[in-house]
Amino acid sequence: MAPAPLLQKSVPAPSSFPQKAFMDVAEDYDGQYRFAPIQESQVSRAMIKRYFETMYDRAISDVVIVGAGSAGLTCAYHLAVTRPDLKVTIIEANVAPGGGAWLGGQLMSPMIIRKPADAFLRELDVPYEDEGPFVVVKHAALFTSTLLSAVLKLPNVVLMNATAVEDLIIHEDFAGKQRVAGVVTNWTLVALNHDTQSCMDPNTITAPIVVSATGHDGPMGAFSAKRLVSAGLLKELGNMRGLDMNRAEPAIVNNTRQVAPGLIMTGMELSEHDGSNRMGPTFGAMIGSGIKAAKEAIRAYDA
Ligand code: AHZ
Repeated sequence: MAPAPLLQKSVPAPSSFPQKAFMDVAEDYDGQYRFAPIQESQVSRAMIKRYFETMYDRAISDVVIVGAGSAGLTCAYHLAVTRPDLKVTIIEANVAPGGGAWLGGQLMSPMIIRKPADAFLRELDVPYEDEGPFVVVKHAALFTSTLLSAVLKLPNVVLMNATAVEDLIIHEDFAGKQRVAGVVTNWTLVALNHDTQSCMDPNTITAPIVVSATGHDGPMGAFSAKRLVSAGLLKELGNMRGLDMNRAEPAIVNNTRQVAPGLIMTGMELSEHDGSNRMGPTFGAMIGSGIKAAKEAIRAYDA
């Protein structure tokens, strides 16, 4: 087998390796495990090419979803399955997508989902225990990892994580009415350092429909709701009210809607926008709201 060169002056194509080298691999666990030879530059180029081609393509998206928590991911799944013709781009500020849905509540793993949202678990083939009015998934990570992989397998979905939405693109239409027309993005590590560095300008993604799913207020949360206020498109925040599971869950699902032209809001961000109750550790409303947001996005896109 030809050894991989230690120093590369130029960047030879993979074919510079003898064909035979590609066959000389062995999944041998008795001390003879052999990998196909590779050059470091091939690894870099394989990533860079795909990432930047994707960025180039998704600079114009059909729907941008901000936030990959339980509501945002559910919306992405329903939307991308129902409309494979739409380019669905998810922007997630965190390195790890999933938001608060890796645990059930108070750092405990079981996840509670109230009926009828359990239908979504059957669609995803996530096992659960039936407790009558609600079901229990043994670990929230089982739900979130299954949903995340189902979303990522869809060819029309792109997820850009470690990327924060820093602002909304707001255009004036012919009637002089303000309309959300996309998002302004930056690497999250840059977004977190605007106060310590000189100006680091962002990038943009245009889309006729933006779905905001950034959760309730927190270091990053309620992003679009707060921006709508500072941009003059919303008078004031409603601010999330105290916990009431029976009031909160139907309110979040039923009020999932286009809150400003071009901007649909879903999940707990809506509680800050509308001033509705929180539900605490029960996730049915995130599923119901995510699905409703997808339906609203399709309706708005087709209008
Ligand atoms: O990182 C955030 C998280 O993954 C992401 N996010 C927030 N701001 C962002 C920005 N750009 C990009 N500017 C951003 N991403 O949005 C995601 C929000 O997920 P979440 O799990 O916090 O919200 P959710 O509405 O999907 O689920 C809420 C779950 C809750 S909270 C709650 C309570 O407090 O009572 N109860 C439930 C079920």
